[in-house]
Amino acid sequence: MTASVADTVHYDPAKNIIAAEVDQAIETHVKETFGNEDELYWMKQAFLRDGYLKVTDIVPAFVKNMVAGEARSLLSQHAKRRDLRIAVTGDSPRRMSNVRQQDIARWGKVIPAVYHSRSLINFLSRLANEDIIENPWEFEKFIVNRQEKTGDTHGWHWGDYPYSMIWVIETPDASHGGILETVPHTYWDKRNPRVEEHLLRNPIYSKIHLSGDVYLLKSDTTLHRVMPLVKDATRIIINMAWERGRDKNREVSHETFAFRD
Ligand SMILES: O=C(O)CCC(=O)C(=O)O
Ligand SMILES: [Fe+2]
Repeated sequence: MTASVADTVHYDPAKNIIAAEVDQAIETHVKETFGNEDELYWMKQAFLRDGYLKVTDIVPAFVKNMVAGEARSLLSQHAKRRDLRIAVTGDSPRRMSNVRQQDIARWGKVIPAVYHSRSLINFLSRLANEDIIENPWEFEKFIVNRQEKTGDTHGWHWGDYPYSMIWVIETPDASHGGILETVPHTYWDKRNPRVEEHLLRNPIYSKIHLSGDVYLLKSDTTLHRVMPLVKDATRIIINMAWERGRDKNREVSHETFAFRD
């Protein structure tokens, strides 16, 4: 799948007036909040085991508030509605609105500053136990998704890139649906995804979130979905995705780009 080169906006920290402040704030916050090596060790262990780790306090509250504000403002200007199925993930549905990477890169400041923050990437590398890097493919660096109507869902899928951080900006309570489900330690064969069989042969975990939660997902080996809303309600997330350093030159096909275009 190709995206238009004309849409590419390359990040230049010198042109982002808040980049340095955001990076410094994250650096200080991470030192203060995650200074205990033993605690960090068990966080890494849990992330490895579950393919999932809640990291709600990973950035200072004021950064989180700015990120949330920007996501809402971008949605009000640039949301595109999607209603489709994706063949390489077993025809699972995507029913939501989203703001594309290129619109966030063009019109946003805070989300790109956080995504490219050296302090954040360094800390994520420690949690992942390997070097991670900005996604070489611009169009999957970040996205804002909003479920809004009954039936809206981000159907079963894996990620093209290994490490995602998801910011739950707003979620209704669990009685509305919209809950994350995960099947860790599964592989995505794009020619034969066998999603239903993975679901039958493995435990499926449910992860309940509150507005303001942030979590990491090992998306390439954790089959996951967001359950359909069972009532009209608003659920908004930002997904940021990074690559592993040692894979910076690997070939990746982007079939799921259909709903990011
Ligand atoms: O909405 C969520 O919690 C998960 C989002 C997700 O899986 C994705 O954007 O790829
Ligand atoms: Fe995902």
